[in-house]
Amino acid sequence: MFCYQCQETAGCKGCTISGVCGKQPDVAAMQDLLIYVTKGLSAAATQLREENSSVPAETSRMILTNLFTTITNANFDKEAIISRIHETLKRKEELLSSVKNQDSLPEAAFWNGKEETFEEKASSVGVLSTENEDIRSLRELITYGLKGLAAYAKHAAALGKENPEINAFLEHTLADVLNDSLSADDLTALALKTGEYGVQVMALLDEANTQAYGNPEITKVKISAGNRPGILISGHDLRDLEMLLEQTKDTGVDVYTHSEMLPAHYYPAFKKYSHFVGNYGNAWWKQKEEFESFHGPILMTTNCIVPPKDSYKDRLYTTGAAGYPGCPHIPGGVGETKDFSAIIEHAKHCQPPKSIEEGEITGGFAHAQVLALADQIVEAVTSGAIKKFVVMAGCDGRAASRNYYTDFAKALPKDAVILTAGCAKYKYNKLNLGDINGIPRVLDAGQCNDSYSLAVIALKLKEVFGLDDINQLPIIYNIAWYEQKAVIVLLALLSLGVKNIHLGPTLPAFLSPNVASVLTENFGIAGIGTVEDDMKLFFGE
Ligand code: FSO
Ligand code: SF4
Repeated sequence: MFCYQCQETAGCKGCTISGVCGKQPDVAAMQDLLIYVTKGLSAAATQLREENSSVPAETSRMILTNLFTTITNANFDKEAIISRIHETLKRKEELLSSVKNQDSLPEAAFWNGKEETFEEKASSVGVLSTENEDIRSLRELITYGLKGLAAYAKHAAALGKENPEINAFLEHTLADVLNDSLSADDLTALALKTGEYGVQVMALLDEANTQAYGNPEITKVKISAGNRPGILISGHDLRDLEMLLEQTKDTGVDVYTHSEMLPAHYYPAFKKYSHFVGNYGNAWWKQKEEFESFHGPILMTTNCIVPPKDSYKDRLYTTGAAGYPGCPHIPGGVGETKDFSAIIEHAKHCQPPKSIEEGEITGGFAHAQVLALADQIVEAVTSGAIKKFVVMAGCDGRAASRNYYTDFAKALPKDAVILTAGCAKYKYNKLNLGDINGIPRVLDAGQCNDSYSLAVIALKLKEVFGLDDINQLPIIYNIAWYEQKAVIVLLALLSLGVKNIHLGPTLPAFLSPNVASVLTENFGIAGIGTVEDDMKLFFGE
């Protein structure tokens, strides 16, 4: 196997024996093949569009889910991945039969094979099948960006928001990744274009979420546990949460969020559920201890799954693109109501969660809430009470080097405010960093896709202060990344013209030295140093 798509890749180079995430070589091979056949399907779909034929919405949804399935630690279930390959090949044959001009299609659009050939085929279509390291780097940068884009598009689709233009771009670009005639310059341009669509997809998801559930508002979320049995819901899918809350009403079972589901508490629509009690635990990588002490069933709606311990494996359920062998998967596509009764029955026979923390955390600072506070914020900036904003969005992870972010947050001058989104927040959201004239020093916009809110806020501040360039704002970008949703967030920020983003705890292994230097020269992308050095760099102190 060879996989280097996430920040935790072995030795900062690539996982070759098995994944640091727990992905085994046989699963990695089937994921490689799933990506390959999905590129083939995308090429057929793109050609059909060029011939002015329509592509069924179901095909685009299949492509989104396939990409999502291969995101880091989303799906470890080989059988589920194999069945997606079969379905994709079947759909591709159907599409292909309608394509008139097949001459320009890549080999992936024609390949088909029986299951016994899957392994052999997979070994020739993985990341290393592109020999030139710069072309490989750019192709993977685009593919990973598209995986993140697909995840967000799928969440929006679950709420009835689909944009055929975004899907057509995604499919066209995925097919282009196989196009040998594209040069490094072409691929660099395509990566930036992917970022533009990243902005669009995050805007679409923002619209889907806020139209369905209202605008996030300042909210205090309890972090202690109650004394009734509970279900813990993790991942990013708010529609799944809504269905679970509806079905657990009056059952005597409480619902808690974990990791990236925490921001659900900020939405007005979920406040009406009195059994939606709070957030349990921290970021995804702490789940081994936290799922054990939770005592009740856990529903993983997306990544990030850590291979479960036997002590709670029988309590782990997956849905959507997520999967783990031996753990029940709750089915249900776009527009369908999922049946969570098995999880609810399971919960009724479990002990209540063990409380592991006391107190509350505050969040809900997505764009509408921050813009409602605009006068207060502008006044604080004008008076000098707030000197800098520091965007510390992104992901948390296992690496000890990520303690940098806790230390960095603690070391910040008291007149600096952190803008955050994504699970990176767990490195500092319980530090009680205080406030500036009533404005909390950690403003949590929500999930990683709510980085869009941070961009909206920055653009608004640029307008209010009458600046020509977003980079003239007193904003520092010190972003932590882990998996491919962070890649689309990064490409989106670059497409908005944001410069000098610091990315850590390490730069992506999939950036070849040449591609990394292009990003450094054109966008000022840099890594991180020590907290001390970075304080001097950013604040001169
Ligand atoms: Fe975190 Fe995982 Fe949201 Fe990621 S839970 S790491 S960037 O899935 O998607 O922030
Ligand atoms: Fe390794 Fe990350 Fe790939 Fe898992 S997703 S195999 S940890 S590079």
